[in-house]
Amino acid sequence: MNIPVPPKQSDPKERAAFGERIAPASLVTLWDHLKEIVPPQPRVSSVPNLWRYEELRRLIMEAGAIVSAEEADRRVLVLENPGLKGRKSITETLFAGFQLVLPGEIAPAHRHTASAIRFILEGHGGYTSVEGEKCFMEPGDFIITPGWTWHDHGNETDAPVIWLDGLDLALMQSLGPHFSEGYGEKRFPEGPPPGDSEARWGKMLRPVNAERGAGLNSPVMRYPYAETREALEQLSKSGDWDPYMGLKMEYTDPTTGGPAMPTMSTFIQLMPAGFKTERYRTTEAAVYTAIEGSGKVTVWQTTGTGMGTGAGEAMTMEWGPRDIFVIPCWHPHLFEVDDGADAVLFSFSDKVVQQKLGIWKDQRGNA
Ligand code: 1HN
Repeated sequence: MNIPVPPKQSDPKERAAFGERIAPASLVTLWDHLKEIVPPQPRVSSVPNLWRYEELRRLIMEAGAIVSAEEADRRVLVLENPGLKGRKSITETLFAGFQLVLPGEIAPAHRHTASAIRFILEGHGGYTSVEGEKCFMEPGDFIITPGWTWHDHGNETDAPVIWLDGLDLALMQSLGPHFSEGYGEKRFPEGPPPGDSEARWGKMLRPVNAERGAGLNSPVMRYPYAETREALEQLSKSGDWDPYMGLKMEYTDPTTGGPAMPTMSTFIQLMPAGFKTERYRTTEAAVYTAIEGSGKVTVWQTTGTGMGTGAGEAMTMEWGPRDIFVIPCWHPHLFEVDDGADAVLFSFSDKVVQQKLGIWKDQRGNA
């Protein structure tokens, strides 16, 4: 047997020639690419970015004159991260979209493997039907569409309805088994009356003798802002502000206490007027929108070991109501709320997935 003898020092030309020689066999050397695939700190392609509501609204209204919700299937502007060009993705794992349903329109029933969330930005009384249960929408309401559930949207009011869509789409695409199916008719047949899932499981009550199986998703489809806001208001009286996030609450599955959905964590966060957080970073990538108040977020464009104190590497995004912005994985950031009004931020992230895999972490301050 011919046993090779490795050189003390490799010849770069020979290494390059070897790389070319093995390419036709669908092989690549690991040793030339190891640092790139296994970097000491996360390599994140997505970048911080903000989309102004005013511009999004103007453009989606233009789209309203170009394509119907029915023809489009979903009339959605994809918030594509400038660092992920062509990938229809706002972070490495998440999709965010800006959806318009005009008076009288129906976005036809379909289902897909990906889980979806909606956070309502404008309009009163549009609805999404999840497995036939109509969830009527008010600004600030949070609605879930578990993976593989039939859903169609409608608007029987006389004003446009607009919301932020969040899906675990890029995660599903990278895992592979992402399926979808049209229902064949515009609307899924009417199921339980509106409010049924909330009354059944979301009011600190439960149907006697009913066993709620080990579902992956919350059985509650809609989390009304009126109730969420009331909880935040009550908790604000304790003055228990986390220096890194103010008062941040997670939407839960009331039957388990865990996250409302298996692949996306969802949050509502109150920070008082004039509040400034300490610098913080976390491995989850998050998409935010403001429902009340305004302020700014400074994001350090680094995923290095430091928390980013070097000059010129920070960018500041000023946000107001309904603006949408993204903070990628492991980017240090801090919030500053304007004087005058408390701020309420909604956000969704891939935290729950990372936690299940044991890879989530965060870093507080400059530690
Ligand atoms: C989808 O089904 C909706 O149901 C919105 O409203 C956005 C983006 C990609 C794939 C499916 C919806 C979507 C989507």
